[in-house]
Amino acid sequence: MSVRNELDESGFAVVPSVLDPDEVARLRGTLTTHFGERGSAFNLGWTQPNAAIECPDISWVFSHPKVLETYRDAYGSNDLLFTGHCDIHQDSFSAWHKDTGSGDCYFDEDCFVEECRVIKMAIYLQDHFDEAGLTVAPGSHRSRQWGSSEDGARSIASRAGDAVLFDVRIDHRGRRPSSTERIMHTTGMSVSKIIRRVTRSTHAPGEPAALSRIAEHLPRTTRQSVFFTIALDDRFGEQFARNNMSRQRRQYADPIGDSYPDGLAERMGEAGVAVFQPDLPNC
Ligand SMILES: O=C(O)CCC(=O)C(=O)O
Repeated sequence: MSVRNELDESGFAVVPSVLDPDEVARLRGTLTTHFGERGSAFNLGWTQPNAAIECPDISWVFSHPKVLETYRDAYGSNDLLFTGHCDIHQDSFSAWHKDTGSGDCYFDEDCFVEECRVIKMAIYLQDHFDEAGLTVAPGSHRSRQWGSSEDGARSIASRAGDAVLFDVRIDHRGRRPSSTERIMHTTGMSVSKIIRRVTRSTHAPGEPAALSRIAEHLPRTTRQSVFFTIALDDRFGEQFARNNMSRQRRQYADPIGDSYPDGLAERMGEAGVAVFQPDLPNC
């Protein structure tokens, strides 16, 4: 079955070896350096929203010829739009969710229609033959209802550098927390809530960053990934880009800038890919 048909039917597909081992090693080094200095603590690990801007050293991935070829096959079209969306992750766990935004707010209209096809690419930087990579509920991209359970879930086996493609409407999760992590997380969130009450802060009660640093000493292997979205250059792609970039900017309070790294727009242009230009300061 073609990648396009797999995505239409099941909502996900794996394309092997989009990045080679040297490229994977280069990205691992970039993420390790980045999270040593920056990023948001999240679920006992680290995440960097708006990474296309906040982590300039990964920008070569977006214009990588195999990445673009994979996307062209996935959509069966050459009309691509780099949405600017990219989150990089290290060691976080995550629960079931869709990537349509809360209340499907990344779209200005009903996205559960056939014309809407927005595909995210996840590149894991280590092998996952267990259930610690991406787990999806096949077919759930056709259903507005979410809240999938482990029944019928499918853990996707992937090697470092494979492209794990998925429809942003599919129910998915990353790895589950260990029992120690569950206790640390619950305790951390309670401490955050108390601090928030005492200081009368109106900020959402995130986990204390110190907890993610402490969790680095747990016996676990470093788990890193790069998630980004190249859409079809159509109205759904534009809506996703605009609303998602706005969310990323709100989510990260300590931005280094408002524009893509030098050369990215030019490289995308040369490859025939349109680039969404966010109006970030006004978000
Ligand atoms: O941590 C993971 O592997 C999953 C991350 C994820 O679901 C997301 O970025 O939407």
